[in-house]
Amino acid sequence: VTDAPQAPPPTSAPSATRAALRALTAALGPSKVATGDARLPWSRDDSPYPSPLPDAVVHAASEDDVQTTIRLANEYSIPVVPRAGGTGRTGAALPLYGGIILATDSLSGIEEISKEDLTAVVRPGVVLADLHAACTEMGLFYPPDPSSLGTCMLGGNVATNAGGPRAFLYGSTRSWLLGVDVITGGGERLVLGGKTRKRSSGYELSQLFAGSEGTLGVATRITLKLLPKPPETLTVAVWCRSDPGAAAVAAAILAARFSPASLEFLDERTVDVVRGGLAVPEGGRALLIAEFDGEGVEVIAERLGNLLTGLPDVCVVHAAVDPARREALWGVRRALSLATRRVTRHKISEDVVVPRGSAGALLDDVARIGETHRVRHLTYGHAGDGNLHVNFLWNDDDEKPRIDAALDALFRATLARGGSLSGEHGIGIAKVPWFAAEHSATSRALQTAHKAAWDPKGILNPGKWVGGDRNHRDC
Ligand code: LAC
Ligand code: ZN
Repeated sequence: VTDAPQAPPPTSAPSATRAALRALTAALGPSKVATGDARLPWSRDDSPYPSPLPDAVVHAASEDDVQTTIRLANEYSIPVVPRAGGTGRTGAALPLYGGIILATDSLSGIEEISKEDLTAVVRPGVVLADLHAACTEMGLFYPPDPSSLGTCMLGGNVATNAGGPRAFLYGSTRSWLLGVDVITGGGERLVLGGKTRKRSSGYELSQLFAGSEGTLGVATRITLKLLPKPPETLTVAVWCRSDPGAAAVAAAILAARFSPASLEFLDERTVDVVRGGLAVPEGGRALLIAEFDGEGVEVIAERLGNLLTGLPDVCVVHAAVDPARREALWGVRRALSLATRRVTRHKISEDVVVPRGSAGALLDDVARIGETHRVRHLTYGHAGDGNLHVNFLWNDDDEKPRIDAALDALFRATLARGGSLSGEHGIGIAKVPWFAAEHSATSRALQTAHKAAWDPKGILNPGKWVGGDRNHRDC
């Protein structure tokens, strides 16, 4: 494989942009094309990265609107950045070269939930919590549960291959994606996969599309696999005496052949940050949250109780089956991102992942990196998966070079342990500079060739990790 030819990022010359916006407004109607101050919220997402404003925001209400927008963008050579809920953590939906934000939040609605097929067909603008609620009402279950579930949308979940605590047992969004209708970067309509639970028929392009972060096409309809809702769920919060103690308890739970759906961890530094909003028991310094799905969870509770009682690292255990009490145990965990924002002026929250047996070693790496670079840090996340949210916190701008050095050391330590830059948030803008450290030249050339096949003029989401030799450092 040689490096595939790369289209340069489209130039959005002011005259081309003005002509494109006129054509878009004529084709879609003025109510769907926002310009002026209405663009202001669209240069931010849930990441800390700066971005220019888009030239316009197209609010697509149908597949035709998406196709029309992409075709016109090709004609006038202007960038298009697809965006659903805007809750991304890595800046993947930011318009680095201006152009059009193609917003699919109004392309909404659950089209069908089938008990017989155990499938859901949704539009990209459906909020994840609304899908969860609709499934629950029918006795069904869609497992992926990123913390932003109250506002994130399925289009973005597919685009980033979003995870969440339940990924430990059930896998991330990609594992639940059966099919997707796409308008490609070239403006073609592409129907991938469908409602069968298995498929072994040629390249599974829907799986390639998952995690493609708006660089290949725009999803207009998404088909997801469901399960029957587990009859009961048990949530257990285990207060441990130290970080290594929590790691030992997590290992003991798995060694005793429990199979939790989630196995979450808050390190001592994180507990210190949320202490105000938590009843922290005497001696409790790090927290594990484990959740178990199934029938007869009281048997699990009893067996787990016996195990935990005998472990010296365990301080106090709270267990809940009742949904409201379970949600209370999860509340603190889901609010962590906001809680940490309150204790610092700036933070970077990463989502590195290592083989799960190396999570403890990565925590040691983080402690060493924090010390070497004199950087405040805390870590929480999906310990069961080896997917840790390592946060670096700082207040003064002159600390930033040390933060950058710590970040670089974190990514290199992760890769040295056979890990990946991202377990669930994606590459976005955040990790472009390290992409080549994880992916070989051959792999990058193949990814670029895919991108060129789906998006020949390179109009989709330029400046990200594929399809152009420029990145945000050039902006
Ligand atoms: C979480 C998000 C940040 O796990 O991934 O809270
Ligand atoms: Zn997470």
